[in-house]
Amino acid sequence: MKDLNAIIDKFAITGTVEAVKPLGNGLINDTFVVRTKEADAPDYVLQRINHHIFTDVDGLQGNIEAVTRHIRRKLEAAGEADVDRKVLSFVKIKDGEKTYYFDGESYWRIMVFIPRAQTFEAVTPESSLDAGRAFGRFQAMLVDIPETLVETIPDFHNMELRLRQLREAVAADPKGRVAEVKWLLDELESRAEEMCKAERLGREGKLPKRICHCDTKVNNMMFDEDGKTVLCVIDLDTVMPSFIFSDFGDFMRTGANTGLEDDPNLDNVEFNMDIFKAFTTGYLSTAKEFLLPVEIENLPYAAALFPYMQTVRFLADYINGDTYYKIQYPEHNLVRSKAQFKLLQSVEKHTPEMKAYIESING
Ligand code: GN1
Ligand code: MG
Repeated sequence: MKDLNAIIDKFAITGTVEAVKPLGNGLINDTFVVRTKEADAPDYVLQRINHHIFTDVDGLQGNIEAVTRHIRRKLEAAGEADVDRKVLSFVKIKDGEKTYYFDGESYWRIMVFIPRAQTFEAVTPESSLDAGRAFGRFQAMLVDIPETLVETIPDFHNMELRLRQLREAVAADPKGRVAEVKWLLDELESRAEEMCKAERLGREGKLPKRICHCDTKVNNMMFDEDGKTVLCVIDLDTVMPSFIFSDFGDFMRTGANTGLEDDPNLDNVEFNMDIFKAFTTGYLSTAKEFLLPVEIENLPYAAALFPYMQTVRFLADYINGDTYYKIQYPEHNLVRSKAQFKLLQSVEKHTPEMKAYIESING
């Protein structure tokens, strides 16, 4: 591992570094918490940006700076208290205006650590209600952002592209893994057309792209000490124009799963309607002001789309020989695919109930 202190020293932080320790369990970047000695200096979060995945680091940090600046202004204009805990702030390098540093090999950035906050791997109906409000508010605040954001991963949530990538992996079959997963490929192919509905609606000019978070996993939200009030959303690398289904769907995929994303025991994996109801209620309360009927009507489709897309992505990575997601054991991506597919099947069973609920609260 690099000399992290030398990297930190490139940034205009205040205080003296006391300790640097690994933080969190993201699948893409490497993250560390930087503790400072002085009581009045903040602690920090240091991250190595995975530039094999995010190839346009300058565009990526440009997005993040624009988004955090815009949100900060809105919070201040609304007279919110405690703004520093409700939006991330990134530290500039000592020589220049940039918020990232390239050491010749890796890209690094530092943000201020939000004190007295916590993240969770699971939510309750109570905390989902606030999570729904928070993601709805996040999208609502960004509806009028003046900057044009770049797609930090082009076509990130484009289902047609994800299917193409899966089919390419199947055709190449570099590890000879296709035969064993044929049944799952058939299941996915039988739903392919239905699942590409968003792209079709987009092409027909019926569905707009808006600024979305695009990685609304439960553990990308910071909760206050009470464990149920959301302070802010973090992990802003994928903030970009997308269909709003991205944020609704990915939260459902992680929050409303009664099991784990990679649960080896499929009996644990079911879609939790209480979480769906709570999150949807919260989300519509803050997002209703800008959502179109076609967006609201298709929220149950979004709940199915994301476990479907994640099955496709994990399975493609498994077939390709595990080149994208960090894995903990050889079959990990296959186990993840099966768990996501089980979740999809449970979502499908609940679709009529979801539709009825949305109609009942949407009047
Ligand atoms: C990745 O970095 P992390 O763990 O928050 C991935 C998401 C997937 C998720 C699956 C840039 O998110 O799209 O949904 O893993 N991020 C990227 O857990 O591919
Ligand atoms: Mg994350």
